[in-house]
Amino acid sequence: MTDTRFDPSSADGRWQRAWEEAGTFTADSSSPKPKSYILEMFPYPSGRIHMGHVRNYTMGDVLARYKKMRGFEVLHPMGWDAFGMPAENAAMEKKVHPGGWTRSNIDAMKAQLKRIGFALDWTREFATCDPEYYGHEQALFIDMYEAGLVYRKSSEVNWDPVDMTVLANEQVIDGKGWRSGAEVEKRKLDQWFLKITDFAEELLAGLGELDQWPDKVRLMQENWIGKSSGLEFSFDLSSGEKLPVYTTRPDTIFGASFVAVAADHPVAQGVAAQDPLAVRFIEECKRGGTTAAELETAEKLGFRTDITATHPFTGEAMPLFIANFVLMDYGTGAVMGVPGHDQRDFEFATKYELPIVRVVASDVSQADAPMAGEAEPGDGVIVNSDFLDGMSVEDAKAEVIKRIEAEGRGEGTTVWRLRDWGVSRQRYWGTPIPFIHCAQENGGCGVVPVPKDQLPVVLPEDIDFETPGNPLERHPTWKYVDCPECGGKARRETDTLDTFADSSWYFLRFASQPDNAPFDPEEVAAWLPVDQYIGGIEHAILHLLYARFWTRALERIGKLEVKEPFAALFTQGMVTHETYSLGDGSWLSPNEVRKDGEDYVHIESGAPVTAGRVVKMSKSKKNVVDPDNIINTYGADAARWFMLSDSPPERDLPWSESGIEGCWRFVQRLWRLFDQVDPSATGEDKALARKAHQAIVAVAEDIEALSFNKAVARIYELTSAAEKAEPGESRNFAIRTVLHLIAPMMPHLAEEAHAKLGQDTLIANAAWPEHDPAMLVEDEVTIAVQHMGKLRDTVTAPKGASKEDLEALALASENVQRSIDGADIRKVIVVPDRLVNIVT
Ligand code: ANZ
Ligand code: ZN
Repeated sequence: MTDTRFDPSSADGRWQRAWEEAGTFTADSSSPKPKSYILEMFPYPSGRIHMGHVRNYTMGDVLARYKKMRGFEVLHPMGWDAFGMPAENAAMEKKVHPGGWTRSNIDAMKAQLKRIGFALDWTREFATCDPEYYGHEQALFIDMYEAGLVYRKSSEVNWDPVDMTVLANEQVIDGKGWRSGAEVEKRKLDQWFLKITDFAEELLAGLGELDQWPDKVRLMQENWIGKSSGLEFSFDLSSGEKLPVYTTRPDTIFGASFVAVAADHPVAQGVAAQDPLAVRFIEECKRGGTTAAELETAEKLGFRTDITATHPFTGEAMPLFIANFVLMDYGTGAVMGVPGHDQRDFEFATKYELPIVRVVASDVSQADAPMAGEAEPGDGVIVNSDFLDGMSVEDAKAEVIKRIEAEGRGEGTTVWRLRDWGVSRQRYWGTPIPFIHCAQENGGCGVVPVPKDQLPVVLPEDIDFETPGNPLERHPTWKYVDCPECGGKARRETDTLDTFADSSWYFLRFASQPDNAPFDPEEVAAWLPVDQYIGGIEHAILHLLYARFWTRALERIGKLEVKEPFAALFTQGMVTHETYSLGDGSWLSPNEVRKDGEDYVHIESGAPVTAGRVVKMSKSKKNVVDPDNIINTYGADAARWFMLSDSPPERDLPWSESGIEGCWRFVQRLWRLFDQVDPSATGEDKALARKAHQAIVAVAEDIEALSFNKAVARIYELTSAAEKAEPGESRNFAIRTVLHLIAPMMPHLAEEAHAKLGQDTLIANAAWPEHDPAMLVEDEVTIAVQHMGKLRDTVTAPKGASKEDLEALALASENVQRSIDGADIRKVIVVPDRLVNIVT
């Protein structure tokens, strides 16, 4: 009568259809139940689902299904972060339309996700490239513009002079265009910015309340926002100008031995006007990278000018340099160089043979201790500093600020690392920025938002990628419109929005999607904040910061009632795999190699294969395993179980063939176990029943803590105990318990077994099993029995048994009697519930 094997190839699809037909995972915003919003970062439709997706979404799925079993109305949506450069690259390489390419990728990936049986509310699915979605985004952008949170400013871009196009930072490789190989130039263009700096203080303060976020992510955001307090003050230059500098270490002012300005600094420009060598140096600086990270690692270079700066306290003249490590858009674009205590300054001073003076030491006796080959940025006591000598760093900072302020030379200030967010992209495949330029020469209206009733501004379909650059810019008609204000001839903005804008509010649209508005604030408030957000650590900074910013910005302008979008954040580890390569260094995929004893060989050629490091699965190293193949062979549940087993979810998970085979065997073991429920069997097994009750509680706790590997271990334990037990009521209970505990993890197997046990409801709708609190406490204890302090035996006794009972039990032990060997018992020491020691 029994099917001896669970057959996912028929069961998986059957249950997926059953859930879909019943609308099991459709979230009801008006449900009176408590709500739970579980969200995994939505994918970029690159073409195929990879194992990283499977791991990420399986974690969210288990939590979503579990929450449903706990009586929550769960929102667990899915969609597509569909704009971006890969679609344009595909368009150029394969001559396909970015839209068509993206749509067919979405279809393929959606079909793959469905095969894994995720409990997703597909009724809320959208792609950010849907005109409906980006039209609402355009409306929100205009709202922010009207509230003064959007502005235009001239800003530098990477310009590829051969391809005649603007490049994203990641398209600049070693200073050259990724396609043309041409030396990239910096160009100034008018671009759109979002005023995220207006929110710096609250984005920083808000981190303090995100106590369900990983500390490391909060720290990364804190550093990115980069609040620093210091002093801004001016040096008098020999040229007669005043040069303001910014320092976070005014306490080190007596250690200053030079002053430096950025290449774009007006003082540098002034020098360049007189000196062709300075011009050359400045050009050289511009060719190098300009990001803080690039500058950090680049060699420190300077150009010594004839100008000197006067030290405000000693009156000494110090040389002024133009230096490549000074950023124009941080602080004042100029620094005082303190080589003893700043590493960049140390490297610079070493190269240009400038004095390196110690002004901070571990104690006063170390004032003349030599520097150990690098700067000492740490704390200590001030030395070699006139009136500051002997002070702590903190006191000296305050003292210098006080004196500089008293002289009217400067003041204490706060400086932020965070810059406003430049959202202009000179590309096609993105949300068109909904503005119109009304020609200014003939007294036009300037920059005018597209009237909301004309949204969305839809991307034109008839474009070509034959010539590089932005197809919107070259489009013969799309660009030309009448000004909405004066009716005169005008042109559309051809920049599109940074795709990070699209992912900055998608979680709001998942929660609420009316036709005529981006979302309904009340419906959003019913779901948000997201109770659990799960995604990769690579999004720890930008995506999460931008999403927090949009939420706060929309709240500030009255569109929303929520400030923080994600109450809890989890960043999962990666799925890794061994790498394989041939003698010539070329990579092989796992299915091109065969294990031969301890070695690997190339199946096709028989050549020996070198097995290399276990690293993140990636196409470039070919160490990928395709989820489709795994599901074809083992079914969805074995793959899901593998994703949850072994490794803690924040750690990397090494994929292995033997691992997935083990999961497959476990699926079958469970299938056989579920067949063992015997309603006619009687008899109790208290220990087994207790184990089952304990597992109900422990697995719930583990799932809530996202400690899936621990939950898995618990389930293995209970399964083994149930397998070994005698038939009876307790065993039936234990088996049914296992069935419910695995339901969020292996939902197809669970449904199939549930049905086979005669249930005509879906286990997806079942309640999490109840536990009996009385059954959680152990009611028997193990007592150590000692003779003269040596362990002779252990006995079990009811918890709380009396001293007399324990003494009698101990003396009844054969081992103990043998040890006493007829000697006189002088004393019996009893520690209740723990031990009995017999003294002779
Ligand atoms: C003197 C000094 C002595 C500094 C010392 C540091 C250590 P954070 O903390 O990241 O805000 N600085 C200021 N403006 C700069 C610019 N535009 N480009 C490059 N560097 C700049 O960094 C502030 C410190 O970075 C400032 O304090 C300044 O160097 C440098 F022992 O001044 B300091
Ligand atoms: Zn006009």
